[in-house]
Amino acid sequence: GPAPESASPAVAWLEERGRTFGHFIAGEWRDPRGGEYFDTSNPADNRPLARLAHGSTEDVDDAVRAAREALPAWQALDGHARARYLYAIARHIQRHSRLFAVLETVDNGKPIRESRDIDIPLVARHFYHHAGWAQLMDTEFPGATGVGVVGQIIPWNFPLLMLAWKVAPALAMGNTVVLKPAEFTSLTALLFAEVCRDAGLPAGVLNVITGDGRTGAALVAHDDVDKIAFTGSTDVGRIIRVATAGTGKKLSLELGGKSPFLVFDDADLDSVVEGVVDAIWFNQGQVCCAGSRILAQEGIAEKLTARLRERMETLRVGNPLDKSVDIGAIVAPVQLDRIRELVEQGRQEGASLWQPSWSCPTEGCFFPPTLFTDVQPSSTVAQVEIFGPVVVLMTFRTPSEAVELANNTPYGLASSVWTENINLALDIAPKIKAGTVWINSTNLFDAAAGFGGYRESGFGREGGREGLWEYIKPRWEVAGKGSAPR
Ligand code: TXE
Repeated sequence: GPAPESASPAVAWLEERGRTFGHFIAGEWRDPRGGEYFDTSNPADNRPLARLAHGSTEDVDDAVRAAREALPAWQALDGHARARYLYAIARHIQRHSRLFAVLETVDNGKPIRESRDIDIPLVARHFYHHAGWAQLMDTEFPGATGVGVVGQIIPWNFPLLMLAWKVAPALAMGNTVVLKPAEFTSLTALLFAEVCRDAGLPAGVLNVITGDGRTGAALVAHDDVDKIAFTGSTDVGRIIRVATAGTGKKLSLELGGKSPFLVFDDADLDSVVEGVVDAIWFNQGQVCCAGSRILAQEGIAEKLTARLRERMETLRVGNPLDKSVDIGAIVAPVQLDRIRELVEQGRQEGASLWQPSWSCPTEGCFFPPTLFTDVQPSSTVAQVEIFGPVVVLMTFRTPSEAVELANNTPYGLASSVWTENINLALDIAPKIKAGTVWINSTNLFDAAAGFGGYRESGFGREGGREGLWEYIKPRWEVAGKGSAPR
């Protein structure tokens, strides 16, 4: 196959900065006040990449103060002026797209093909799209302002893309930001901070604080933060909801999922097989809306299982910088252990496990594509978000049984329906409790489409017009600008 992508742009960037990073506060790099650092590693070889500042309560306080000071001037700019910054950021991301892609891949473990062709282009698209909304704010939301100082906490599965989903609408609508990236994957957020500085973004409009859950908790607890936006586990989402209760802070939560992938007897089998590959093996299955539960109608289940096994044999797991690799590394050893434990539990609960005959690389955090059949709907592997390349297959007889199974988890993030019968698809779609229903497709995202969940998958939407409501105070909430429409 082709030679692997070179890590050298990322290595050079890290070396130039002495492989040590502070926080990005008020437009400059600051050492952590407590003097504490932690390592971030490449999950493909478990070697450290850099030393990152651990954010203390004092660091968070500094960042929030910087964001508060920058707010009046940023909010007072008209939409066109803010749009110019967002366009500039988008262009800078495109100019440095190779560096961003390689850095994301060495830090996160995702295949370079995905970071290069999916993550980074979508990030640029998100900033271009929201630059447009910045210009439209005055006419589309007359009298509205930003919410204020926004604390944003993001996960490690799509580090830069999750940053874009949060930062772009916040800046467009006139908010200032304190961002806390995930401890495993902070590097592209730090590169992004440099990009903002190069794009001339005024100091304090975007601040980046690195650290773990303690740093996130300090941001959530800060008195002077007007809104928290969080993407991550349902457990932490619950903690944050409790912590913000009664504070008046605005909140949006994008949490876990166990999204159903419904296959009816008449579905096109070739498309279904490729759909499954995309649903559960894209990004090693570390996708909040991963189609992790295949629900197959009895007439197609056996054929589908056989075809999936065949296809799984051809998938490649290994060096994420290798352009022919389909499945890269799991983000960190702790996540790999979690996947292993859940798979072991599935086996003990009596489900049949199937993995390809080839063996995975043993150095680094790798896990093979895994299929469970003979799965009980109430078992752990059918209910718990595994967040790895592991899919369960269950069967159903009738459309109403399919709907019942589909809704049989506490989650409600996404779903997909596979059938050649459009009437059936349109009948099923509204019955599924999920923020997104894809028909004969999966994992399609666009900056113009609102994304988010129901039930334990959280609330609030990101992207599109719906997503903007998370970052504006409408006219009737802005003092002196009139009352609510009746
Ligand atoms: O997530 P956490 P973890 C799910 C997935 C995964 C599991 C565990 O099932 O296996 O969660 O992953 C910050 N206050 N998802 O433990 O802890 C943390 O530093 C404030 C689904 O890594 O939720 C990081 O920045 N912040 C998911 C972010 O929260 C806190 C994506 C997410 O980490 C905090 C990730 C606290 N008390 C995991 N504790 C999705 N839906 O996309 C941690 N954080």
